[in-house]
Amino acid sequence: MFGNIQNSFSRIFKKWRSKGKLTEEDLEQGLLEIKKSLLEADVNYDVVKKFIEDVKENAIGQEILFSLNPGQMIVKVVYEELIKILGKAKKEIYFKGNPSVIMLLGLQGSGKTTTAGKLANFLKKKNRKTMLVPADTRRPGAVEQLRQVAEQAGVGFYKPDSDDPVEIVRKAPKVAYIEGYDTVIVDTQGRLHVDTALMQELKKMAKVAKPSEKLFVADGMTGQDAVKIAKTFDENLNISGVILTKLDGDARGGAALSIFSVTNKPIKLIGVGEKLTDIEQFYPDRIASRILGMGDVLTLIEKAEENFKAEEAKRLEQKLRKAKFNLEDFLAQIKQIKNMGPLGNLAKMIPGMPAKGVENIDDKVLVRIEAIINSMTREERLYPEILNGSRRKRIATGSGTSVQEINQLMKQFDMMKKMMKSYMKSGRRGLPF
Ligand SMILES: Nc1nc2c(ncn2[C@@H]2O[C@H](COP(=O)(O)OP(=O)(O)OP(=O)(O)O)[C@@H](O)[C@H]2O)c(=O)[nH]1
Ligand SMILES: [Mg+2]
Repeated sequence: MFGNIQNSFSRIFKKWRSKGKLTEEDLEQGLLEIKKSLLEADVNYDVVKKFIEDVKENAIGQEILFSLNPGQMIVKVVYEELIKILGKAKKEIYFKGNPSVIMLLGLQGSGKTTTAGKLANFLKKKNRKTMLVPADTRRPGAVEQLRQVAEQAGVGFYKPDSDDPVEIVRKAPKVAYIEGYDTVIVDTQGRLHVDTALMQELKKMAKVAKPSEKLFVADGMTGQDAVKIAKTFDENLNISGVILTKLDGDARGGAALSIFSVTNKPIKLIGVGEKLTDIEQFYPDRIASRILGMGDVLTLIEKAEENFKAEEAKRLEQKLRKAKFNLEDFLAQIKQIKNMGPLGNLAKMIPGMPAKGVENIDDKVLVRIEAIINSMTREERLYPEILNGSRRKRIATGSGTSVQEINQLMKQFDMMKKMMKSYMKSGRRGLPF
C-alpha cells in the first residue's frame, strides 16, 4: 500500500532538501506534484485540496521558507498535516455494558465475517472473552461460516434459534452474559449496494442491541467507493468507527487517507491479510511516517527542536562541516544532548549513529569533564590537537583529575567528532540538523 505516494513524497522531499533556500515557486511545484500523486492514489479530492492548502498555509505562516533548514522543516509540516487527515491519535475499541456489544456493518464481501474472527482474537490480548453472533441469516452458509471462524479463533459462538436478525441480537447478549462472555461481536449481513431495507433492519438491530461500537467494515481496495459507502452508513446508523480491510493487497491508500476526513469517524483497526492474526491497531502517526518513509527520524526532529536552539545548531553545523568542532562545543553539546533524555535512546533513533561513546556519560562524569575543560587555556579548548603530555599533566593537576581521565576524554571527543562528521554526511540524505 501507499507505494506510489511514498515514491513521490520521497522524490519531492529530496528535491526540497537539496536546496539551501526554498522559494515559493519550489514549494508550489512540489505541492503540485504531491497533489497529483494523492489524486492518483484515489484520495478524495476535497481532502487533497484542503491538505495542500493547509501545508502551504503552515509553511508560509511558520516562515519555513526563511528558516535554517527549509527542506527539513517542510517535511515536518507535511507530516503533521498527514497525521491530521489520518485521524490524529489512535482510537481504541470502546467497551460499555456487560456484555459490551460490537456490531460489524458493511457491504457484501467487505470482510465482516473474517474481521469478526480477527477482532475476537485481537481482543483476547485485552483479556476480553468474546462470543460471535451470526445475524446474517439471509445468505446461505453465512451462519456456518461464522461458526467455523469462531472455532478457529477459539472464541464463543451463539447458535441462533431464529431467522430474524433483530430477535437474534435481542437474545444473544443475554446468553453471552449467562455464559460468562463480556464481549459480543455481531456479524451482520451485507448487500451488494446500500439499500433501504438493509438500513432499516440494521437500525432496528442497533436499537435493540445498544452496541458500544458500530464499526463500518470497508474494503480498502475500493478506494473512494468505500468512502462514499461509509458516509451513507454513517448518515443512517451513526457509525462509531471504521475497520479498513484488505490493506495487504494493492490498495493504493485512497480510502485510508480519506475516510476520516470525510466521515469524521476514526479508523480503529486495519485488516492486512486473510489470517486470523492479520489485524492491527491503526496509528495515524505511524502510517504518516510510513508514507513519508522516515521512521523514527521524525520523532528525533521533534526532540531536537525542543532542545536545540536553532541558531546554536546552525553554528555547530557549520563548525562540523568545516571540522572545527572543539572542546567548548563538545561540552555544550554533551549538556544539550543530556537534556534530550537518555543518550542511548536518542542515539538508537538515528540510523547509522552508534550509541557507543556517548552512552556512558553520566552526570558525575559530566562534572569532571567540565572541570577538565575549564582547566584548559582557551587555545587548548579551540585546538585540542596541541594537548601534549605536559599540558595534560598540568590540566590533570588543575582539575583534580588524572592524565588517564584526560586521555579518555580526548578519546571520547575524537569519537564524537568522527561520529558527528559521518552523521553530517548522511544528514544530507534526510536527517535533522
Ligand atoms: N487479503 C485480504 N483478504 C481479506 C481481508 N479481510 C477479508 N478478506 C477476504 O475477503 C473475502 C470476503 O470476506 P468476508 O469476511 O466473507 O466478507 P463479508 O463482509 O462477511 O461478506 P458477506 O458475508 O458476503 O457480506 C474473503 O475471501 C476474505 O478472506 C484482508 O484484510 N485481506
Ligand atoms: Mg459475512
